[in-house]
Amino acid sequence: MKINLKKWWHGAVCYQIYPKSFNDTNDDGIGDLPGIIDKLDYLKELGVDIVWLSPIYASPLADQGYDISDYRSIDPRFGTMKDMETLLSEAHKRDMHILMDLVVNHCSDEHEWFKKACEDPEGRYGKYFYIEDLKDGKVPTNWRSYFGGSVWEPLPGHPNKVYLHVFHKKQPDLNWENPILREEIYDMVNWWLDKGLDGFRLDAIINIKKALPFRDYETDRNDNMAEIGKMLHEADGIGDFLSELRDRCFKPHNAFTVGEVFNEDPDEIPDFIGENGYFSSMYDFAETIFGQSQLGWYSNSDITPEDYKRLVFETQEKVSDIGFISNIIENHDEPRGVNRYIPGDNPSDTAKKMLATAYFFLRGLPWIYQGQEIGMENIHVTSIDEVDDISARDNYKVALEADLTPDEAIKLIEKYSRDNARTPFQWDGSKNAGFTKGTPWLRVNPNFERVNLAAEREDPLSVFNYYKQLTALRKDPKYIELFTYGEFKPTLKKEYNIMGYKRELPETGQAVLVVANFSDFEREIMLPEGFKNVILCNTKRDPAFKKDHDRDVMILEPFGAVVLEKQ
Ligand code: TEU
Ligand code: CA
Repeated sequence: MKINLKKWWHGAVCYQIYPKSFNDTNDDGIGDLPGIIDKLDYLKELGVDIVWLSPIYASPLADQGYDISDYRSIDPRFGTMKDMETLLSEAHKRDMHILMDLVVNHCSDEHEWFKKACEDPEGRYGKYFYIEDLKDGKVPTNWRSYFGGSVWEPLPGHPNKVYLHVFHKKQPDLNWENPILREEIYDMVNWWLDKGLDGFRLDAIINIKKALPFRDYETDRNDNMAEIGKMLHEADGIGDFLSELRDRCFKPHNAFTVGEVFNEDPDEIPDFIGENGYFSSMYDFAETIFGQSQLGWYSNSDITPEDYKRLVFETQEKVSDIGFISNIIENHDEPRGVNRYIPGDNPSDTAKKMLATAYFFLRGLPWIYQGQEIGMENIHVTSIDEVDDISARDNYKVALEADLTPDEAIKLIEKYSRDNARTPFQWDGSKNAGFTKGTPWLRVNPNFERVNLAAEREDPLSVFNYYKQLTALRKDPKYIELFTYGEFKPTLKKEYNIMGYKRELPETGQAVLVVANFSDFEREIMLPEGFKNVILCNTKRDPAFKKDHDRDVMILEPFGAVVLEKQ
Protein backbone atom coordinates (compact mmCIF):
# COMPACT_ATOMS: atom_id res chain seq x y z
CA MET A 1 0.00 0.00 0.00
CA LYS A 2 1.32 3.45 -0.91
CA ILE A 3 1.57 5.72 2.08
CA ASN A 4 1.42 9.44 1.47
CA LEU A 5 3.03 11.24 4.35
CA LYS A 6 3.77 14.85 3.52
CA LYS A 7 6.71 14.99 5.95
CA TRP A 8 8.71 12.10 7.34
CA TRP A 9 7.72 12.85 10.94
CA HIS A 10 3.98 13.28 10.42
CA GLY A 11 3.17 9.69 11.31
CA ALA A 12 5.84 9.34 13.98
CA VAL A 13 5.62 7.94 17.50
CA CYS A 14 7.85 9.93 19.85
CA TYR A 15 9.53 9.00 23.12
CA GLN A 16 11.17 11.05 25.85
CA ILE A 17 14.19 9.71 27.70
CA TYR A 18 15.30 11.16 31.02
CA PRO A 19 18.87 9.88 30.70
CA LYS A 20 19.81 10.06 34.34
CA SER A 21 17.12 7.51 35.18
CA PHE A 22 16.99 5.32 32.09
CA ASN A 23 19.77 2.73 32.12
CA ASP A 24 23.08 2.69 33.96
CA THR A 25 25.89 0.65 32.37
CA ASN A 26 28.89 1.50 34.57
CA ASP A 27 27.14 1.13 37.91
CA ASP A 28 27.70 4.64 39.19
CA GLY A 29 23.96 4.91 39.81
CA ILE A 30 23.41 7.33 36.93
CA GLY A 31 21.90 6.39 33.60
CA ASP A 32 24.19 7.00 30.63
CA LEU A 33 24.49 7.16 26.85
CA PRO A 34 25.81 3.60 26.49
CA GLY A 35 22.70 2.62 28.43
CA ILE A 36 20.52 4.34 25.85
CA ILE A 37 22.41 2.74 22.95
CA ASP A 38 21.81 -0.66 24.58
CA LYS A 39 18.08 -0.01 24.57
CA LEU A 40 17.62 1.25 21.01
CA ASP A 41 16.35 -2.13 19.93
CA TYR A 42 13.88 -2.03 22.78
CA LEU A 43 12.59 1.36 21.62
CA LYS A 44 12.41 0.11 18.06
CA GLU A 45 10.37 -2.87 19.24
CA LEU A 46 8.03 -0.49 21.05
CA GLY A 47 7.48 1.32 17.76
CA VAL A 48 9.34 4.55 18.50
CA ASP A 49 10.59 6.80 15.68
CA ILE A 50 11.77 9.96 17.44
CA VAL A 51 13.63 10.07 20.75
CA TRP A 52 14.13 13.24 22.80
CA LEU A 53 16.89 13.17 25.38
CA SER A 54 16.59 15.46 28.36
CA PRO A 55 19.92 17.33 28.76
CA ILE A 56 23.19 15.40 28.74
CA TYR A 57 25.50 18.38 28.28
CA ALA A 58 28.20 19.30 30.78
CA SER A 59 26.36 20.57 33.83
CA PRO A 60 26.62 20.93 37.60
CA LEU A 61 23.16 19.25 37.61
CA ALA A 62 21.66 21.89 39.92
CA ASP A 63 18.46 21.45 37.91
CA GLN A 64 19.35 18.01 36.61
CA GLY A 65 21.11 19.19 33.47
CA TYR A 66 18.82 22.13 32.67
CA ASP A 67 21.78 24.21 33.82
CA ILE A 68 24.39 23.83 31.10
CA SER A 69 28.01 24.77 31.65
CA ASP A 70 29.22 23.75 28.19
CA TYR A 71 26.84 23.34 25.26
CA ARG A 72 29.41 21.54 23.15
CA SER A 73 30.37 18.75 25.49
CA ILE A 74 28.74 15.75 27.09
CA ASP A 75 28.78 15.53 30.85
CA PRO A 76 31.21 12.72 31.77
CA ARG A 77 28.52 11.25 34.02
CA PHE A 78 26.46 10.59 30.89
CA GLY A 79 29.35 9.48 28.68
CA THR A 80 31.54 10.94 25.95
CA MET A 81 31.09 12.75 22.65
CA LYS A 82 32.05 9.45 21.02
CA ASP A 83 29.09 7.81 22.77
CA MET A 84 26.83 10.55 21.47
CA GLU A 85 28.10 10.02 17.92
CA THR A 86 27.56 6.29 18.29
CA LEU A 87 24.04 6.91 19.55
CA LEU A 88 23.28 9.04 16.49
CA SER A 89 24.66 6.52 14.03
CA GLU A 90 23.06 3.51 15.75
CA ALA A 91 19.72 5.31 15.85
CA HIS A 92 19.94 6.27 12.19
CA LYS A 93 20.76 2.67 11.26
CA ARG A 94 17.43 1.77 12.79
CA ASP A 95 15.64 4.61 11.04
CA MET A 96 15.18 6.42 14.35
CA HIS A 97 15.80 10.09 15.03
CA ILE A 98 17.42 11.77 18.01
CA LEU A 99 16.54 15.14 19.53
CA MET A 100 18.50 16.94 22.20
CA ASP A 101 17.10 19.42 24.66
CA LEU A 102 17.87 23.00 23.65
CA VAL A 103 18.14 24.94 26.88
CA VAL A 104 18.89 28.50 25.81
CA ASN A 105 16.74 30.67 28.01
CA HIS A 106 19.55 30.33 30.53
CA CYS A 107 22.85 28.57 31.02
CA SER A 108 24.64 27.55 34.21
CA ASP A 109 26.37 30.05 36.48
CA GLU A 110 29.36 27.75 35.93
CA HIS A 111 29.38 28.42 32.17
CA GLU A 112 32.47 30.30 30.87
CA TRP A 113 30.23 33.12 29.69
CA PHE A 114 28.89 33.77 33.15
CA LYS A 115 32.28 33.49 34.81
CA LYS A 116 33.63 36.09 32.38
CA ALA A 117 30.59 38.26 32.99
CA CYS A 118 31.40 38.23 36.69
CA GLU A 119 34.98 39.21 35.94
CA ASP A 120 33.91 42.13 33.78
CA PRO A 121 30.20 42.98 33.89
CA GLU A 122 30.67 45.88 31.45
CA GLY A 123 32.55 43.74 28.91
CA ARG A 124 31.41 41.46 26.09
CA TYR A 125 30.11 38.67 28.33
CA GLY A 126 28.35 40.94 30.77
CA LYS A 127 26.05 41.73 27.86
CA TYR A 128 25.16 38.05 27.44
CA PHE A 129 23.11 38.31 30.63
CA TYR A 130 20.72 40.68 32.35
CA ILE A 131 22.93 42.45 34.87
CA GLU A 132 21.53 45.48 36.65
CA ASP A 133 22.58 47.87 39.39
CA LEU A 134 20.76 47.92 42.70
CA LYS A 135 18.94 51.22 43.13
CA ASP A 136 18.89 52.38 46.74
CA GLY A 137 19.61 48.81 47.67
CA LYS A 138 16.53 47.61 45.77
CA VAL A 139 16.38 44.96 43.04
CA PRO A 140 14.96 46.08 39.65
CA THR A 141 11.66 44.16 39.82
CA ASN A 142 9.44 42.17 42.15
CA TRP A 143 9.33 39.01 40.02
CA ARG A 144 9.26 35.65 41.74
CA SER A 145 11.38 32.93 40.11
CA TYR A 146 9.71 29.67 39.08
CA PHE A 147 11.60 27.85 41.78
CA GLY A 148 10.85 30.39 44.52
CA GLY A 149 12.43 33.62 45.77
CA SER A 150 13.37 36.70 43.79
CA VAL A 151 14.62 36.38 40.21
CA TRP A 152 17.48 38.72 41.15
CA GLU A 153 20.66 37.43 42.74
CA PRO A 154 23.78 39.40 43.70
CA LEU A 155 26.41 39.13 40.98
CA PRO A 156 29.39 37.34 42.54
CA GLY A 157 32.11 39.86 43.28
CA HIS A 158 29.85 42.86 42.69
CA PRO A 159 27.77 43.67 45.77
CA ASN A 160 25.87 46.44 43.98
CA LYS A 161 24.90 44.43 40.97
CA VAL A 162 22.34 41.69 40.44
CA TYR A 163 21.64 39.24 37.61
CA LEU A 164 18.33 37.85 36.42
CA HIS A 165 17.34 34.18 36.72
CA VAL A 166 13.72 33.23 36.11
CA PHE A 167 14.50 29.66 37.20
CA HIS A 168 17.11 28.69 39.83
CA LYS A 169 19.89 31.10 40.81
CA LYS A 170 22.32 28.69 39.20
CA GLN A 171 20.50 29.32 35.90
CA PRO A 172 21.27 32.92 34.82
CA ASP A 173 19.05 34.09 31.94
CA LEU A 174 20.71 34.76 28.60
CA ASN A 175 20.04 38.12 27.01
CA TRP A 176 18.44 37.38 23.65
CA GLU A 177 18.22 41.09 22.87
CA ASN A 178 21.97 40.95 22.26
CA PRO A 179 22.66 39.92 18.63
CA ILE A 180 26.13 38.65 19.55
CA LEU A 181 24.61 36.22 22.06
CA ARG A 182 22.12 35.09 19.45
CA GLU A 183 24.97 34.37 17.03
CA GLU A 184 26.68 32.23 19.66
CA ILE A 185 23.50 30.21 20.05
CA TYR A 186 22.94 29.76 16.31
CA ASP A 187 26.55 28.61 15.89
CA MET A 188 26.10 26.06 18.62
CA VAL A 189 22.77 24.81 17.28
CA ASN A 190 24.19 24.47 13.77
CA TRP A 191 27.24 22.69 15.15
CA TRP A 192 25.01 19.98 16.60
CA LEU A 193 22.83 19.73 13.53
CA ASP A 194 25.94 19.47 11.33
CA LYS A 195 26.98 16.54 13.49
CA GLY A 196 23.87 14.72 12.41
CA LEU A 197 21.52 15.49 15.25
CA ASP A 198 17.93 15.41 13.96
CA GLY A 199 16.49 18.25 15.97
CA PHE A 200 15.61 19.67 19.34
CA ARG A 201 13.02 20.05 22.03
CA LEU A 202 13.06 23.71 23.00
CA ASP A 203 13.16 24.17 26.73
CA ALA A 204 11.20 26.95 28.43
CA ILE A 205 11.48 28.81 25.15
CA ILE A 206 8.67 31.20 25.87
CA ASN A 207 10.82 32.89 28.51
CA ILE A 208 13.50 34.21 26.13
CA LYS A 209 11.58 37.43 25.48
CA LYS A 210 11.29 39.73 28.48
CA ALA A 211 8.94 42.70 28.71
CA LEU A 212 11.24 45.72 28.71
CA PRO A 213 11.84 48.11 30.35
CA PHE A 214 11.70 46.17 33.60
CA ARG A 215 8.85 47.03 35.92
CA ASP A 216 6.97 45.62 38.90
CA TYR A 217 3.73 43.70 38.55
CA GLU A 218 0.83 43.27 40.91
CA THR A 219 1.85 41.00 43.78
CA ASP A 220 0.06 37.68 44.16
CA ARG A 221 1.38 36.10 47.38
CA ASN A 222 2.30 37.55 50.72
CA ASP A 223 5.97 37.43 49.74
CA ASN A 224 5.16 40.67 47.89
CA MET A 225 6.29 39.25 44.60
CA ALA A 226 4.60 38.63 41.27
CA GLU A 227 4.70 35.49 39.17
CA ILE A 228 6.72 35.59 35.94
CA GLY A 229 3.65 34.85 33.83
CA LYS A 230 2.46 38.44 34.20
CA MET A 231 5.65 39.77 32.65
CA LEU A 232 5.64 37.15 29.89
CA HIS A 233 2.11 38.06 29.00
CA GLU A 234 3.29 41.57 28.27
CA ALA A 235 6.42 40.58 26.37
CA ASP A 236 5.89 41.20 22.67
CA GLY A 237 8.11 40.18 19.83
CA ILE A 238 9.31 36.67 20.65
CA GLY A 239 8.45 35.84 17.04
CA ASP A 240 11.45 37.83 15.80
CA PHE A 241 13.83 35.66 17.80
CA LEU A 242 12.10 32.42 16.94
CA SER A 243 11.87 33.15 13.20
CA GLU A 244 15.55 33.97 13.15
CA LEU A 245 16.36 30.72 14.96
CA ARG A 246 14.21 28.79 12.50
CA ASP A 247 15.70 30.47 9.43
CA ARG A 248 19.30 30.35 10.55
CA CYS A 249 19.31 26.84 12.02
CA PHE A 250 16.29 24.59 11.76
CA LYS A 251 15.19 25.24 8.19
CA PRO A 252 18.55 24.82 6.45
CA HIS A 253 18.96 21.50 8.29
CA ASN A 254 15.39 20.37 7.86
CA ALA A 255 15.43 19.72 11.61
CA PHE A 256 12.49 18.43 13.61
CA THR A 257 11.66 20.68 16.56
CA VAL A 258 9.14 20.63 19.35
CA GLY A 259 8.56 23.64 21.58
CA GLU A 260 7.82 23.76 25.27
CA VAL A 261 5.23 26.49 24.86
CA PHE A 262 2.81 27.30 27.65
CA ASN A 263 1.01 30.50 26.93
CA GLU A 264 0.20 30.81 23.25
CA ASP A 265 -2.99 32.57 22.20
CA PRO A 266 -5.18 30.58 19.84
CA ASP A 267 -4.49 33.05 17.02
CA GLU A 268 -0.74 32.46 17.40
CA ILE A 269 -0.94 28.72 16.67
CA PRO A 270 -0.17 29.19 12.96
CA ASP A 271 2.94 31.22 13.87
CA PHE A 272 4.18 28.45 16.11
CA ILE A 273 3.32 25.29 14.19
CA GLY A 274 1.70 26.32 10.92
CA GLU A 275 3.19 25.64 7.48
CA ASN A 276 6.12 28.01 8.13
CA GLY A 277 5.90 27.91 11.92
CA TYR A 278 8.78 28.44 14.31
CA PHE A 279 8.65 24.76 15.24
CA SER A 280 7.53 21.47 13.74
CA SER A 281 5.34 20.85 16.79
CA MET A 282 4.68 21.97 20.34
CA TYR A 283 3.22 20.31 23.39
CA ASP A 284 -0.38 20.55 24.47
CA PHE A 285 -0.11 21.55 28.13
CA ALA A 286 -3.74 22.51 28.67
CA GLU A 287 -4.37 19.37 30.76
CA THR A 288 -0.97 19.58 32.44
CA ILE A 289 -1.46 23.06 33.84
CA PHE A 290 -5.16 22.74 34.65
CA GLY A 291 -5.83 23.40 38.33
CA GLN A 292 -2.48 25.11 38.98
CA SER A 293 -2.77 27.91 41.49
CA GLN A 294 -0.70 31.06 41.63
CA LEU A 295 -0.32 30.44 45.33
CA GLY A 296 1.58 27.19 45.00
CA TRP A 297 0.85 23.47 44.94
CA TYR A 298 -1.05 23.58 48.23
CA SER A 299 -3.81 25.49 46.54
CA ASN A 300 -4.02 23.47 43.27
CA SER A 301 -7.20 21.70 42.32
CA ASP A 302 -7.62 18.23 40.83
CA ILE A 303 -8.55 17.48 37.26
CA THR A 304 -11.64 15.37 36.60
CA PRO A 305 -12.25 13.23 33.52
CA GLU A 306 -14.79 15.79 32.33
CA ASP A 307 -12.17 18.57 32.60
CA TYR A 308 -9.66 16.38 30.80
CA LYS A 309 -12.03 15.65 27.96
CA ARG A 310 -13.10 19.29 27.59
CA LEU A 311 -9.50 20.53 27.49
CA VAL A 312 -8.35 17.88 25.03
CA PHE A 313 -11.29 18.63 22.75
CA GLU A 314 -10.60 22.38 22.94
CA THR A 315 -6.99 21.89 21.90
CA GLN A 316 -7.92 19.51 19.11
CA GLU A 317 -10.46 21.95 17.76
CA LYS A 318 -8.26 25.02 17.97
CA VAL A 319 -5.25 23.31 16.36
CA SER A 320 -7.38 21.46 13.83
CA ASP A 321 -5.42 21.11 10.57
CA ILE A 322 -3.12 24.07 11.25
CA GLY A 323 -0.31 21.77 12.33
CA PHE A 324 0.75 18.93 14.57
CA ILE A 325 0.33 19.31 18.29
CA SER A 326 2.29 16.94 20.55
CA ASN A 327 0.10 14.94 22.91
CA ILE A 328 1.39 13.72 26.27
CA ILE A 329 0.07 12.38 29.54
CA GLU A 330 3.29 13.09 31.46
CA ASN A 331 6.89 14.24 31.21
CA HIS A 332 9.88 14.70 33.51
CA ASP A 333 8.26 17.76 35.15
CA GLU A 334 4.98 16.09 36.00
CA PRO A 335 3.55 13.35 38.15
CA ARG A 336 2.74 10.12 36.36
CA GLY A 337 -0.28 10.50 34.06
CA VAL A 338 -1.95 7.35 35.37
CA ASN A 339 -2.04 8.91 38.85
CA ARG A 340 -3.19 12.31 37.62
CA TYR A 341 -5.90 11.49 35.11
CA ILE A 342 -7.41 8.21 36.28
CA PRO A 343 -9.94 8.66 39.07
CA GLY A 344 -9.30 6.64 42.24
CA ASP A 345 -6.11 5.73 44.04
CA ASN A 346 -4.72 2.57 42.53
CA PRO A 347 -4.99 2.64 38.76
CA SER A 348 -5.50 -0.86 37.35
CA ASP A 349 -3.77 -2.05 34.20
CA THR A 350 -7.09 -1.78 32.40
CA ALA A 351 -7.44 1.85 33.46
CA LYS A 352 -3.85 2.60 32.40
CA LYS A 353 -4.56 1.14 28.98
CA MET A 354 -7.80 3.11 28.79
CA LEU A 355 -5.98 6.41 29.36
CA ALA A 356 -3.37 5.41 26.79
CA THR A 357 -6.08 4.71 24.23
CA ALA A 358 -7.83 8.01 24.95
CA TYR A 359 -4.84 10.18 24.05
CA PHE A 360 -2.94 8.03 21.59
CA PHE A 361 -5.29 8.44 18.65
CA LEU A 362 -5.78 12.18 18.95
CA ARG A 363 -4.74 14.29 16.02
CA GLY A 364 -1.06 15.20 16.41
CA LEU A 365 2.02 13.31 17.57
CA PRO A 366 1.72 10.77 20.38
CA TRP A 367 4.57 10.97 22.91
CA ILE A 368 5.49 8.33 25.44
CA TYR A 369 7.54 9.34 28.46
CA GLN A 370 9.96 6.66 29.68
CA GLY A 371 8.25 4.13 31.89
CA GLN A 372 4.78 5.22 30.83
CA GLU A 373 4.70 2.21 28.49
CA ILE A 374 4.99 -0.16 31.45
CA GLY A 375 2.55 1.79 33.60
CA MET A 376 5.02 3.34 36.05
CA GLU A 377 3.38 5.17 38.95
CA ASN A 378 4.08 7.97 41.43
CA ILE A 379 6.30 7.14 44.39
CA HIS A 380 5.35 7.33 48.07
CA VAL A 381 7.14 10.00 50.08
CA THR A 382 7.48 9.94 53.85
CA SER A 383 9.96 12.75 54.43
CA ILE A 384 11.24 15.82 52.59
CA ASP A 385 14.76 14.37 52.93
CA GLU A 386 13.86 11.80 50.30
CA VAL A 387 13.04 14.51 47.77
CA ASP A 388 15.51 15.67 45.11
CA ASP A 389 13.37 17.97 42.94
CA ILE A 390 14.13 21.65 43.63
CA SER A 391 10.63 22.65 42.64
CA ALA A 392 9.11 20.19 45.14
CA ARG A 393 11.41 21.41 47.88
CA ASP A 394 10.32 24.98 47.27
CA ASN A 395 6.65 24.04 47.25
CA TYR A 396 7.10 22.16 50.51
CA LYS A 397 8.39 25.36 52.10
CA VAL A 398 5.57 27.42 50.58
CA ALA A 399 3.00 24.97 51.92
CA LEU A 400 4.43 25.10 55.46
CA GLU A 401 4.44 28.89 55.30
CA ALA A 402 0.77 28.69 54.38
CA ASP A 403 0.21 26.78 57.63
CA LEU A 404 -0.14 23.27 56.28
CA THR A 405 1.13 20.59 58.65
CA PRO A 406 4.28 18.71 57.58
CA ASP A 407 2.09 15.66 56.88
CA GLU A 408 -0.19 17.64 54.64
CA ALA A 409 2.78 19.20 52.87
CA ILE A 410 4.32 15.76 52.24
CA LYS A 411 1.02 14.58 50.71
CA LEU A 412 1.34 17.45 48.23
CA ILE A 413 4.89 16.53 47.36
CA GLU A 414 3.77 12.97 46.80
CA LYS A 415 1.16 14.22 44.39
CA TYR A 416 3.08 16.81 42.38
CA SER A 417 6.82 16.24 42.83
CA ARG A 418 8.83 16.03 39.65
CA ASP A 419 10.64 13.09 41.28
CA ASN A 420 7.56 11.01 40.47
CA ALA A 421 8.59 10.86 36.84
CA ARG A 422 12.30 10.69 37.56
CA THR A 423 12.61 7.44 39.52
CA PRO A 424 14.69 4.85 37.67
CA PHE A 425 13.17 2.85 34.83
CA GLN A 426 11.92 -0.52 36.02
CA TRP A 427 13.51 -3.04 33.69
CA ASP A 428 13.04 -6.23 35.72
CA GLY A 429 12.38 -7.69 39.16
CA SER A 430 16.04 -7.85 40.23
CA LYS A 431 17.75 -5.47 42.65
CA ASN A 432 17.20 -1.79 41.77
CA ALA A 433 14.77 -2.96 39.09
CA GLY A 434 17.76 -3.77 36.86
CA PHE A 435 18.54 -0.06 36.44
CA THR A 436 21.97 -0.23 38.12
CA LYS A 437 24.15 -2.56 40.13
CA GLY A 438 25.37 0.45 42.10
CA THR A 439 23.36 2.83 44.24
CA PRO A 440 20.70 4.59 42.16
CA TRP A 441 20.92 8.41 42.31
CA LEU A 442 17.20 8.53 43.10
CA ARG A 443 15.39 5.73 44.86
CA VAL A 444 13.63 3.07 42.81
CA ASN A 445 9.87 2.86 43.19
CA PRO A 446 9.29 -0.17 45.45
CA ASN A 447 6.42 -1.22 43.21
CA PHE A 448 9.00 -2.52 40.70
CA GLU A 449 8.28 -6.10 41.72
CA ARG A 450 4.83 -5.68 40.22
CA VAL A 451 5.54 -3.06 37.54
CA ASN A 452 8.54 -4.03 35.42
CA LEU A 453 9.29 -4.68 31.79
CA ALA A 454 10.53 -8.25 32.12
CA ALA A 455 7.35 -9.38 33.86
CA GLU A 456 5.16 -7.48 31.43
CA ARG A 457 6.80 -9.10 28.43
CA GLU A 458 5.47 -12.45 29.66
CA ASP A 459 1.93 -11.21 30.09
CA PRO A 460 -0.02 -10.74 26.85
CA LEU A 461 -2.45 -8.44 28.67
CA SER A 462 0.24 -6.17 30.13
CA VAL A 463 0.38 -2.42 29.75
CA PHE A 464 3.61 -2.82 27.77
CA ASN A 465 2.12 -5.25 25.25
CA TYR A 466 -0.82 -2.91 24.88
CA TYR A 467 1.45 0.06 24.07
CA LYS A 468 3.01 -2.09 21.36
CA GLN A 469 -0.46 -2.61 19.95
CA LEU A 470 -1.13 1.14 20.09
CA THR A 471 1.97 2.05 18.11
CA ALA A 472 1.42 -0.80 15.66
CA LEU A 473 -2.14 0.28 14.99
CA ARG A 474 -1.26 3.92 14.55
CA LYS A 475 1.43 3.01 12.04
CA ASP A 476 -0.43 0.20 10.28
CA PRO A 477 -0.29 1.09 6.55
CA LYS A 478 -4.04 0.61 6.47
CA TYR A 479 -4.64 3.30 9.10
CA ILE A 480 -1.63 5.59 9.14
CA GLU A 481 -3.15 8.25 6.89
CA LEU A 482 -6.35 8.23 8.86
CA PHE A 483 -4.59 8.67 12.21
CA THR A 484 -2.12 11.19 10.78
CA TYR A 485 -4.37 13.43 8.73
CA GLY A 486 -7.91 12.38 9.58
CA GLU A 487 -10.26 15.01 10.94
CA PHE A 488 -11.01 14.98 14.65
CA LYS A 489 -14.66 14.92 15.64
CA PRO A 490 -15.71 14.94 19.29
CA THR A 491 -18.53 12.44 19.80
CA LEU A 492 -20.66 11.27 22.76
CA LYS A 493 -19.89 14.64 24.35
CA LYS A 494 -22.75 14.42 26.82
CA GLU A 495 -21.85 10.95 28.14
CA TYR A 496 -20.48 11.73 31.59
CA ASN A 497 -16.92 10.39 32.10
CA ILE A 498 -16.85 8.92 28.63
CA MET A 499 -14.37 10.31 26.15
CA GLY A 500 -15.39 9.60 22.59
CA TYR A 501 -14.09 10.92 19.31
CA LYS A 502 -14.00 10.05 15.64
CA ARG A 503 -11.11 10.28 13.25
CA GLU A 504 -12.28 10.54 9.67
CA LEU A 505 -10.83 10.92 6.18
CA PRO A 506 -13.52 12.73 4.22
CA GLU A 507 -11.96 11.80 0.84
CA THR A 508 -12.35 8.07 1.39
CA GLY A 509 -14.98 7.94 4.11
CA GLN A 510 -12.65 5.83 6.24
CA ALA A 511 -13.40 6.45 9.92
CA VAL A 512 -12.79 5.12 13.42
CA LEU A 513 -14.45 5.85 16.72
CA VAL A 514 -12.40 5.85 19.92
CA VAL A 515 -14.34 5.38 23.17
CA ALA A 516 -12.79 5.44 26.64
CA ASN A 517 -14.69 4.80 29.85
CA PHE A 518 -13.23 6.80 32.75
CA SER A 519 -15.75 5.32 35.20
CA ASP A 520 -15.18 2.31 37.41
CA PHE A 521 -18.45 0.69 36.39
CA GLU A 522 -19.90 -0.78 33.22
CA ARG A 523 -21.42 1.62 30.71
CA GLU A 524 -23.93 1.21 27.91
CA ILE A 525 -23.07 3.51 25.04
CA MET A 526 -25.40 4.36 22.20
CA LEU A 527 -23.19 4.30 19.09
CA PRO A 528 -23.31 6.42 15.97
CA GLU A 529 -24.28 4.33 12.98
CA GLY A 530 -21.86 1.91 11.40
CA PHE A 531 -19.17 1.58 14.07
CA LYS A 532 -19.15 -2.05 15.11
CA ASN A 533 -15.85 -3.46 13.96
CA VAL A 534 -13.50 -3.67 16.96
CA ILE A 535 -9.88 -3.04 15.91
CA LEU A 536 -8.46 -2.52 19.39
CA CYS A 537 -9.74 -3.08 22.88
CA ASN A 538 -8.13 -2.91 26.33
CA THR A 539 -10.06 -5.71 27.98
CA LYS A 540 -9.76 -9.47 27.66
CA ARG A 541 -13.07 -9.78 25.88
CA ASP A 542 -14.31 -7.42 23.21
CA PRO A 543 -17.24 -5.28 24.33
CA ALA A 544 -20.69 -6.77 23.81
CA PHE A 545 -23.20 -5.12 21.49
CA LYS A 546 -26.96 -5.09 21.57
CA LYS A 547 -29.84 -3.30 19.87
CA ASP A 548 -31.97 -0.63 21.46
CA HIS A 549 -34.82 -0.05 19.02
CA ASP A 550 -32.82 0.62 15.87
CA ARG A 551 -29.63 1.79 17.48
CA ASP A 552 -26.47 -0.14 18.28
CA VAL A 553 -25.49 -0.11 21.93
CA MET A 554 -22.05 -1.11 23.17
CA ILE A 555 -21.47 -2.42 26.67
CA LEU A 556 -18.13 -1.18 27.88
CA GLU A 557 -16.47 -2.66 30.96
CA PRO A 558 -15.27 -0.46 33.87
CA PHE A 559 -12.35 1.57 32.48
CA GLY A 560 -12.89 -0.14 29.13
CA ALA A 561 -11.63 1.44 25.93
CA VAL A 562 -12.11 0.52 22.33
CA VAL A 563 -11.29 1.62 18.80
CA LEU A 564 -14.10 0.81 16.39
CA GLU A 565 -13.86 1.00 12.62
CA LYS A 566 -16.72 2.12 10.45
CA GLN A 567 -17.97 -0.62 8.19
O1 TEU B 1 10.47 23.60 32.28
C1 TEU B 1 9.94 24.89 32.19
C2 TEU B 1 8.81 25.12 33.08
O2 TEU B 1 8.19 26.15 32.95
C3 TEU B 1 8.51 24.07 34.09
O3 TEU B 1 9.66 23.82 34.82
C4 TEU B 1 7.46 24.44 35.04
O4 TEU B 1 7.79 25.62 35.70
C5 TEU B 1 7.34 23.34 36.05
O5 TEU B 1 7.10 22.16 35.34
C6 TEU B 1 6.19 23.57 36.98
O6 TEU B 1 5.91 22.38 37.64
C7 TEU B 1 11.69 23.35 31.68
C8 TEU B 1 12.16 21.95 31.98
O7 TEU B 1 11.26 21.03 31.45
C9 TEU B 1 12.37 21.78 33.46
O8 TEU B 1 12.74 20.48 33.79
C10 TEU B 1 13.42 22.76 33.88
O9 TEU B 1 13.54 22.74 35.28
C11 TEU B 1 13.10 24.18 33.42
O10 TEU B 1 12.68 24.27 32.07
C12 TEU B 1 14.32 25.04 33.52
O11 TEU B 1 15.22 24.71 32.49
CA1 CA C 1 26.33 5.41 34.62
